[in-house]
Amino acid sequence: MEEVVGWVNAKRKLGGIIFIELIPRSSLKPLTVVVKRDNSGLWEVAKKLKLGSAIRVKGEKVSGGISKRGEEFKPSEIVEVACPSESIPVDPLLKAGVTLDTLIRYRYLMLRNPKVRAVFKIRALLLKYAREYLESEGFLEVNTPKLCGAGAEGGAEVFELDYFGRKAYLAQSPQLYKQMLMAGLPKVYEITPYFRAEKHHTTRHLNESWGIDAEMGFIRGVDDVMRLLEGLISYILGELSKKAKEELNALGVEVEPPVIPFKRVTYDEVLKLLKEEGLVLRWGEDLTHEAERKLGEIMKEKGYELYFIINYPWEAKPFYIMKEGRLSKSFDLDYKGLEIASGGQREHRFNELIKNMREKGLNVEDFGFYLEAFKYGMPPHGGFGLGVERLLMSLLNLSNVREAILFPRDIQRLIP
Ligand code: AMO
Repeated sequence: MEEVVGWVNAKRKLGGIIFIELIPRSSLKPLTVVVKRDNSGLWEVAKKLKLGSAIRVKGEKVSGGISKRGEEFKPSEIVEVACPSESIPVDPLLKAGVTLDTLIRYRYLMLRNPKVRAVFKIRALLLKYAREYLESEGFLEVNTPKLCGAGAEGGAEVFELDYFGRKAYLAQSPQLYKQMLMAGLPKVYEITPYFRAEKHHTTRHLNESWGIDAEMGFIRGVDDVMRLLEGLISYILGELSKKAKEELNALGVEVEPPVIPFKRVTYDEVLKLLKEEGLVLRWGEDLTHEAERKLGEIMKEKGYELYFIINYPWEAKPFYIMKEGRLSKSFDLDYKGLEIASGGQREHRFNELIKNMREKGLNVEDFGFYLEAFKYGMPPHGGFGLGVERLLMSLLNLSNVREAILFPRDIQRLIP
């Protein structure tokens, strides 16, 4: 005897049989509970069940039964544990199709859909494998403040709020704190929300997104950081390809563990490749979305889905990145034409760091708490921020980043 719990997603009566399509609590496959008219009392219970009812069914699985859809379950007891007070507003199995708005508005119901469920199972596994890899490399998980007293690190707008009469900001990334930690704990990672106040209307931006941030000290160069990042991505994809087969199948996605090392292409080469395709960028500007996408197509033709863009002009990068003449010791990691991570070697020398800040027009006084950590033997260090939703979006070929987070925060959405 087995027990399954879940929700009634569809019900059909055919002569003396009621077919109940049950979405089980956590599996990706609906079950068909087949109730025959007899004297057991099950018929009366089954007749009253509504779409959306939460039920507990005892019985056993039947192989080669009469149902044409899904695995069949022969019940000996059915208990309705929650009866919907209103009719269900969406069809979780998408027979009628659903817009992105509806998908998000009724996320909690849409999680009964195997594809939606698969995305969030893969998201959870992705974080688990990221932890596994970073821990095995000797990184310690840390948690830094999200309520901050100093402003932006540059490059993104911050949310401002009132903190007992003082101005505070929501952290746009753990950048400053993870760097400060290098003075005492030189291998850390954090899985953390980023809050960014930009008024984006794109398929790739959220106002609350999640990052896997890592920072390591005593590096010999930026290559050490890239090796860590490609090792991490390759481990995550490798584990998912082995252990999330059912979820990937549900989404129609094939994942191959990528070959290490990833392709490296310089910023100058990127500009040249794009120019050959008729897309001209000013040297020094960050890649536009169109440029990223086009580059994705060019690289795909060459056989690369994942590639680093290295040697960015310093003017396109934030103050904490180490300069190298007009260039910088930084990189972006793109996956199928989308930036999923960025990072680099940091400026660890106090005086140089101050120069960088002044050059970027920042007020050095605002960063006193951060700069202080650079006075007492700050080792050469570097790290990266990897966007969780962006990685999922590219990996699973999702058309919108909002599909990769349970309750997206964007310019229109603060609820649910
Ligand atoms: P960056 O600003 O490039 O770098 O962010 C790192 C990665 O986070 C993801 N990301 C976002 N995803 C969705 N919506 C957004 N609004 C959004 N903003 C960022 C992207 C991006 O590549 N401190 C540096 C990292 C470092 O150098 O360690 C930083 O924040 O995938």
